[in-house]
Amino acid sequence: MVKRNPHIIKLNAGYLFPEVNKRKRAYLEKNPNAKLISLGIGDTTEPLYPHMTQSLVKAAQDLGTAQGYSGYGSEQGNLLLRNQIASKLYQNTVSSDEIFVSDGAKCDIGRLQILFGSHTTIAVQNPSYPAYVDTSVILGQTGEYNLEQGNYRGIVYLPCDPKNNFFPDLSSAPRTDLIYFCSPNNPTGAVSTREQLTALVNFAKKNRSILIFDAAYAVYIQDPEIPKSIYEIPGAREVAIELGSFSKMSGYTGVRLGWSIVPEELKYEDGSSVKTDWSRIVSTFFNGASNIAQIGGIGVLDDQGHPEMMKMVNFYLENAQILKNTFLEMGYEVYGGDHSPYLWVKFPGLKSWDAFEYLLEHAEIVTTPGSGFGAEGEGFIRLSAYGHRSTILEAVQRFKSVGVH
Ligand code: PGU
Repeated sequence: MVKRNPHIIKLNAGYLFPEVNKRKRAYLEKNPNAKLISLGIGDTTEPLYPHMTQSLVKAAQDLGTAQGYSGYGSEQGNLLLRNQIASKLYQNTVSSDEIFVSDGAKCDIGRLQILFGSHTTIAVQNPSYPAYVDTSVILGQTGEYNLEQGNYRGIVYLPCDPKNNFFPDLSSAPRTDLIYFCSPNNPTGAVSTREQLTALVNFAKKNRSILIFDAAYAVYIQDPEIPKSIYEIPGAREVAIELGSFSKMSGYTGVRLGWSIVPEELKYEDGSSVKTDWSRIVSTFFNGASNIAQIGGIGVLDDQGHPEMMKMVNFYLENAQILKNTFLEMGYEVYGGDHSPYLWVKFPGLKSWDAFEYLLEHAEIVTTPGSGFGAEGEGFIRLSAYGHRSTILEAVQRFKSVGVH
């Protein structure tokens, strides 16, 4: 018999979103005629716009011609796409050979675990996107703080709540090898200011830690003063890896396309290059994003695609505002939604899963319980603004009619 991986046993529940789906299916079995609205998983709903669609169609058609056919692509991804990411999204503050095109940010989070291995200590925001913790646990990073040795063999949770404006108190935070940080944040919808991100970069520098900055929602930032990339902060190139994604930027959750950035200056303690190892991991564990998706990505970022992309982002942001205003009018404590597709709503007196069940039964709306993102999320519900406008408006009516709680 084969022994089960002991680290997988330590995961104390199923992955959050399948768990939400399980409860949704159970409700539908009992109530087959229910007209459920899903504001749960952050999954895009709007069809692609014409130029975006055409780019994908053409890429597929070209594969059917002798001149247009292509097989495995270049290891780091299509050079034209990398050039476009560098110029359109980073104003050439990163170079195309520091960009690694991927099949999405979640997949890169998993591969980063292989890069750093199970001997590393990590810090995450609490609450945070569950993939950081779950992939770390699977690699064996579950130890407790060792008072005598003064170090962690495991995971440090940095509380982020309304009291600290969702930015951790770095003065009391211990050193870890890696720090996962997400802004605009999933799940709270909070964005970190330039000053806060400067403090974060300085903290990583002082501790000689590596920052893994998840910028999957960067394009949702509305205020030019708020950094869209960690590389807007001086010194970040020496301490940070950044992850990006086309999923929420251009409705590519199903197409699958993302990227990671590992700057030349990022080094291990022995002076060797992190980028060289990342290249080794990526070329060993991954054979590149689909060539169709990559050509599609070029179409998203070119002169015709870019306005379509912004139109899509603005559409979802309008949804977020509609939902936010509803909760504000009803007197709820609600965060996010201004530079993010997520709303973080406090349900006083209710635990997150109870609020989830209440909304499922009384409003037939699927949400995501805040506690699924970490202990500090208890009492909150995350609402996703990804939905057709008619669905969002219907959800508003239902929230109002049940008075929420
Ligand atoms: N990073 C963050 C912060 C995310 O919120 C998500 C998706 C990803 C990465 C994954 O991006 P891909 O490029 O599509 O791989 N978060 C969604 C989907 C749930 C999931 O598990 O991926 C959410 O609802 O939180």
